Amino acid sequence: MHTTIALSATSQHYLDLEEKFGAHNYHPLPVVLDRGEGVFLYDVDGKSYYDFLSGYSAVNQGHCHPKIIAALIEQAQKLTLTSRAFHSNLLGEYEQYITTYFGYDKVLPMNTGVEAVETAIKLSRKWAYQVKGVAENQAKIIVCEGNFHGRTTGVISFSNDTSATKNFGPYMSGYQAIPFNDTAALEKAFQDKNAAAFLFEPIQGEAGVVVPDEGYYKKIRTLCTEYNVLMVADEIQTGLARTGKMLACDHEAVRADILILGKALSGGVLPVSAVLCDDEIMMTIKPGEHGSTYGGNPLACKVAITALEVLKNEKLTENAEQMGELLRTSLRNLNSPFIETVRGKGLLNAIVIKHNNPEAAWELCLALKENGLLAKPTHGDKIRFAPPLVITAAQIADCVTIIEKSLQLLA
Ligand code: IF1
Repeated sequence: MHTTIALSATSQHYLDLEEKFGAHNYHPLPVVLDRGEGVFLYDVDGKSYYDFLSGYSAVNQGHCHPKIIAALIEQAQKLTLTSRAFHSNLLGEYEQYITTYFGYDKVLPMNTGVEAVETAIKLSRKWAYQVKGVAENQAKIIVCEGNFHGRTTGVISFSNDTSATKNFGPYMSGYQAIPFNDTAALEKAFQDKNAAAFLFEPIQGEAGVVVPDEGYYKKIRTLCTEYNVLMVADEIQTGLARTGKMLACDHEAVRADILILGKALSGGVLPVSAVLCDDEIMMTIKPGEHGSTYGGNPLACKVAITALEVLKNEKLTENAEQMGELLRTSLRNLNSPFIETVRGKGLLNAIVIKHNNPEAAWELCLALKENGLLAKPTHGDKIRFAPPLVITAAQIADCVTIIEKSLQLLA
């Protein structure tokens, strides 16, 4: 088994440029894209592909959604950045829109996901000192083993993936990792009076789309309330309709104390992230204590309002739920000896490959690419299947045919 990839001279040219002039911090599939529309991506030779990654769930609304792009263009011609030294006509409008949409008192706008995570950590610590009464510098944030929350030196300090941490130390203290999906360990950790917050992904993405037991979110909520610890949900990947609900925590009708959003908040157009919480937490931060040059810029505000409108107007939560069910059922019905597990919620899914060749998942992704579908392996044997939420049943059927055909290569 070995897939030979015939790259066009054009594609090779772009690969060579990146190889020579770019940092080697990624290992992408050998495909060079120059256009996207809805669920499709197109390479520089004009070949089309189903996108089964969606920019790691940033493109929930589909590539170059016409309404989002129209908002982007219109606003870009008017005003893009004021900094927070001045007000803009769009910041307050956006803040009202997103806080009403998710039901929180206030929002703090940032740009990338990891900045929003850092913001949530700072808010949790401030709250611990000023409201909970934790002694200075003693606040502890509880996290999960196998977590992925981004790549700053602060956030990697509580990662247990050596490729994210090795030789990037020294690390920041004040974190404690417990197993994911383990409420007994959570309760034990909460007995520490310095516990300020529990930061978690409702479904662990990077770990390979790990879905916890039903009742996990409810139990987290109960324990957080009981022990006066903040429930901090990183819904950067699981939020915004991806799992078949607007937020993954909605599956158990649970409301986090701090909600972190990113990725699809802009529909994949520019980095837009947000932290939402109520006044008791948000008002602990005073002018000058946190911010960013681009956070809350008018272009981002306009794009984010539109990206959120699209999710509701096009009923993308419902579609994600239905298409996800269809995808998982169809994949299971393939009865492939090479698929050990099909798991996920809504359109955040993964398959685990069973094969004696450790490169099988990568090889399968190359075959999928040849057959017109783009997906990326993670941790060697897992492949994320997470198309844009605008995908139709006919397209899912088409994709399953492509997957079935590609699996034959592993025989
Ligand atoms: C990369 C993974 C996905 C995230 C959660 C915060 C962030 C992320 C739950 C940070 C980012 C990304 C980043 C991307 C790969 C990707 C990823 F495989 F690494 F785990 F999506 F599953 N919280 N996830 O998933 O957001 O600062 O990047 O905007 O190449 O690092 P960011």
